[in-house]
Amino acid sequence: NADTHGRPGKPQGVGARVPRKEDARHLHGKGNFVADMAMPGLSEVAFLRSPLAHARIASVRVAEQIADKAFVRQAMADARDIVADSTLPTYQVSAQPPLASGKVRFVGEPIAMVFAPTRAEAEDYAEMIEVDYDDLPVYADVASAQAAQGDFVHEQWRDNVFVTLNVDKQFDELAAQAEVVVRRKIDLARQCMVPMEGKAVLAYWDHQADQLVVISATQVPHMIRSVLAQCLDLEQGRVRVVSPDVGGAFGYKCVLQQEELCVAWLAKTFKRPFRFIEDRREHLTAGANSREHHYEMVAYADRRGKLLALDAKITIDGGAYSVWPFTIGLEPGQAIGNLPGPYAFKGYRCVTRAVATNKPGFVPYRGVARTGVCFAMELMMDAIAREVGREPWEIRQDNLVQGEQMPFVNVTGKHLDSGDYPASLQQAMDMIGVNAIRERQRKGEADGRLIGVGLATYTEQAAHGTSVFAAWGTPVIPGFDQATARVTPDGGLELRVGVHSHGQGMETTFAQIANEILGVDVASIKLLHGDTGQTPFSTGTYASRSLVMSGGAVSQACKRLLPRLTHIGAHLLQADPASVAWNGDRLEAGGKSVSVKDVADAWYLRPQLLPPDVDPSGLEVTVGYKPKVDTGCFTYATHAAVVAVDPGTGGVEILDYVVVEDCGTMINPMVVEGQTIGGVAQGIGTAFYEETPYDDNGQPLASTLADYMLPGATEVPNMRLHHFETPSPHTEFGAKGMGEGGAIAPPAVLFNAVNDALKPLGAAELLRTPLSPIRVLAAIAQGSRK
Ligand code: MCN
Ligand code: SMO
Repeated sequence: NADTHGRPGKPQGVGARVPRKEDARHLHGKGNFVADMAMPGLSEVAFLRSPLAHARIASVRVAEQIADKAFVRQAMADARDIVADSTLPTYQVSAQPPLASGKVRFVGEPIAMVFAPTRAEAEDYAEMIEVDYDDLPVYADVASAQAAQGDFVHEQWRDNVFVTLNVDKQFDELAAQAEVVVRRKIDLARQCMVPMEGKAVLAYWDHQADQLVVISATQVPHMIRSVLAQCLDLEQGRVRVVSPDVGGAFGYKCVLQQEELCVAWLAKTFKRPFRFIEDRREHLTAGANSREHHYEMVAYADRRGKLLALDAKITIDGGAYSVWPFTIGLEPGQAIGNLPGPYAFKGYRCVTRAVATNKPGFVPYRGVARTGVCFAMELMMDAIAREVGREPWEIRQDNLVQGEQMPFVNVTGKHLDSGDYPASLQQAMDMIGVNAIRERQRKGEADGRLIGVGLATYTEQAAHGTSVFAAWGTPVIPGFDQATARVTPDGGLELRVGVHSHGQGMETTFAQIANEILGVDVASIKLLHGDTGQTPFSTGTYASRSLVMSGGAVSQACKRLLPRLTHIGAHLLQADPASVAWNGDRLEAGGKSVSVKDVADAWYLRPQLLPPDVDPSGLEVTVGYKPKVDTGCFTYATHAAVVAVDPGTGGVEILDYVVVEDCGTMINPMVVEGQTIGGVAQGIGTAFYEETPYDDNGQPLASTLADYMLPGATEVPNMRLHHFETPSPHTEFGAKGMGEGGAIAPPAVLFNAVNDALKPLGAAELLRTPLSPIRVLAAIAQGSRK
């Protein structure tokens, strides 16, 4: 198939632009989402949620009429709280009850649940529950939370801090040599993740299997099975979790959600089906949040802008509860470790802390802490460039780890495995045409707008090994995975993996991996994923790990099958196994050939044709895979943009956007590009539009998509993408994970571009997301007052 641009002889293998197999069902409305499912006797669940951010629950009165359909925490005595524990020494544990118990800790926290034949009825019933509260002081931001002397978010804690991490590497010594010191305060707003589909869970009791079945829109079905079994005190064998089609997840669905536990408890208790579908208002006002980081940065550099040392204080607003399994420790852990990013400096001091406030919990969101650290680091790079009077790209070229230094162990001990960071920067600058932009800026625009150029280079650690997550206090995450590969009786191939594809295109890319090795047509390869009843254990899809780990296991499983197919095939050909050769899915010898289908036919239906010494394990293999090193692999990229700013309205238009990325060998460049473009769109949202503001009482102020703005098709420009393919020395095919990268750089790139545009006006630098027109005008006004 020539239009897949595969290699000669491997038109559907690694590197081919095979169209995504999953698209047809989605484009034709044939997806199978939780909300689409019909089931006799299904009850819909609604939650009564707290209107207050921090209060004691004095009393709850449930109207007589709904007494048999309404539940509070006490009614669920046989369910355990969600406890996300961590091995970090300073960590304070928060127990999250499935329904609030004793007190409420954020607006939107579920207090009671009610079921009815329809959601509308269930919502009406929820209004028949009355709650009396005694107010507690509200900690609506990290400053008030840290100042608290008592009445902490969690009563038994010593203060409102989840966890504090510290690092100091040669800081005093190197900072003392600095000729230039640059300070900035940099902030990222709190935001939601807004997948098209919110939380969605349906649970029922399978009487035949005597099993609780939980169909949940989740990235981590096996993990949800483990934790539900624990929380509901069921044997693992009594719980099956299925993740069907999922309408975007982005990290929002990589943790146990309390509604999942509640609905599962209902099904376990009443042995019939219940469902909860989060609506948009619930998502925006009660769903978990992300991104809110506050940075105090001090850079110590020489006169040319070469960074000697960096001092950073990072405060993360963790909300009320630490999420299971990753815990809030993941965010400060990743922030402190990844702030140096692609740079080679050696002096580093950082304190990072996650603070508990009266807001919804904090969940990893595509890019996780790296979007924040890239924003802070790259804004600092531009600030240093201003200070020393050099171009931002010149400063970066001097500070990046150089190609010939690879592999490189950086100041936080990250093993940067491969690639050429300065070359990616140079390529991006060439593509964006920096010299032409500077020339255009000198001439000025006819329409009075101001043009600016911005850039950012980042690393995306992916496919982390066991030790990496363990260092972040979350020891449950392994740096390996398993896969099953089975040739089916008709010569097709079935792949089973415990990760879940919810838009990443794995049904296609994993089939390409198998095609690369076994030659079976991708149309005849079926990926089974996301059902704990059908797949090997996996902790799931997050941290851009699926391709390297699960895809690596698929590769290994196919490699184990190949000699078995060869052995049987050679016998069918009556040929010496040493004289046969595979050509696609056909085994050839002496002008004759047999196909995988012929081999399958012999194995399943004509055993008398098999060689006498045939391996009775047959045409099915389950095998695990672990990359060669435990530290993960590092995808990296440089993004650059040109913007036009209207100084009259504060409006910003993106005129050009380029991405030069290197995720090692690409399995499917079209999928890599789709992942990148989708991520950049989300990054544009973080940069310009998205914010979940809270008032001093902890009340969320954006409750609809009219207040919570998202980029639409008109705000997302056409992007130009360029790939480097430096194979990772540690993984199958040299592929590196990349599913989050697109969302890491855009806020940094776009802020740098707008700040560059506004420089001639002497405007104040914009240093906090989102970059709204009002803030642009304020920055200009502040400049003219100086
Ligand atoms: N790929 C490739 N070649 C490479 C690297 C990746 O062809 N060298 C392909 C993979 O085969 C896979 C996709 O790109 O089809 C992403 O692979 P990977 O980087 O391993 O990431 P994961 O599959 O583990 O996906 C998780 C990642 C994360 S952490 C978030 S958050 C995110 C993202 O994926 N959420 C997404 N992309 C998303 N895309 C969609 N549509 N929806 C989400 O919820
Ligand atoms: S935020 Mo992605 O699920 O690691």
